[in-house]
Amino acid sequence: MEERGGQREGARMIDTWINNHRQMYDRATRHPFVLSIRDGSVDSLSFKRWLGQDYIFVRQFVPFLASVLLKACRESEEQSDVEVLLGGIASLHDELSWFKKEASKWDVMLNAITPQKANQDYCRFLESLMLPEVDYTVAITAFWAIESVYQKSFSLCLEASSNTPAELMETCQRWGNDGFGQYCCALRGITERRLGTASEDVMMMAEGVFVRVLESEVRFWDMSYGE
Ligand code: HMH
Repeated sequence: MEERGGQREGARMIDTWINNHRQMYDRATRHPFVLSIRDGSVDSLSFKRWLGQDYIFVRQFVPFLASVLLKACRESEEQSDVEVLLGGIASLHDELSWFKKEASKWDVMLNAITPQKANQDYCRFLESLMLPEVDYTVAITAFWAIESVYQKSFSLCLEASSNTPAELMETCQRWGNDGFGQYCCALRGITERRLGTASEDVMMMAEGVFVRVLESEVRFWDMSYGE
């Protein structure tokens, strides 16, 4: 019972973070680039820029996820955490093939793309979170936040009132589908449980990381407009 109370505490904490950083949260989850997909006004150059940069990001995301998995194996009190993260690794495998297929559809040369500054900064931030001294709670908070920004953003483009172009539906479904939504819920559940028993210090670091993810996501979307 005590553990459940801890989880509730964690859930309240996340709600408070979202409220306290509402402006940045909305900028990350309702970015003009995403809204332009949603209303059908997006231009293909912006989409192609995003696609190429995101492929680079996702490649860097693999070792980050592996580091979170390793922390879960070592530090988690719940075996199911490892299973949730292992599912994430499996879907990343699928995602990389999808990027290659999508890139060839749009004539984007993936091996000719250089990461822009915002992408490099974001990847460097992920690297800092891979260090063994970073707490599992802090790392899983970042991981949940990163995945849920995409889930929130792309599910907007699937709403009944949206006008998403047919050729972008597959992209939006990739992160906006119910299965990905459930995966993000599971990640939030883990994060809540961990926050519920975290020290004050770890809680503060986790909040800092949450905000940093939101800022990094905004800058990432901004790249779609060019340098
Ligand atoms: C920048 N954030 C960015 N790219 C992604 N593919 C995701 C989140 C979700 O995996």
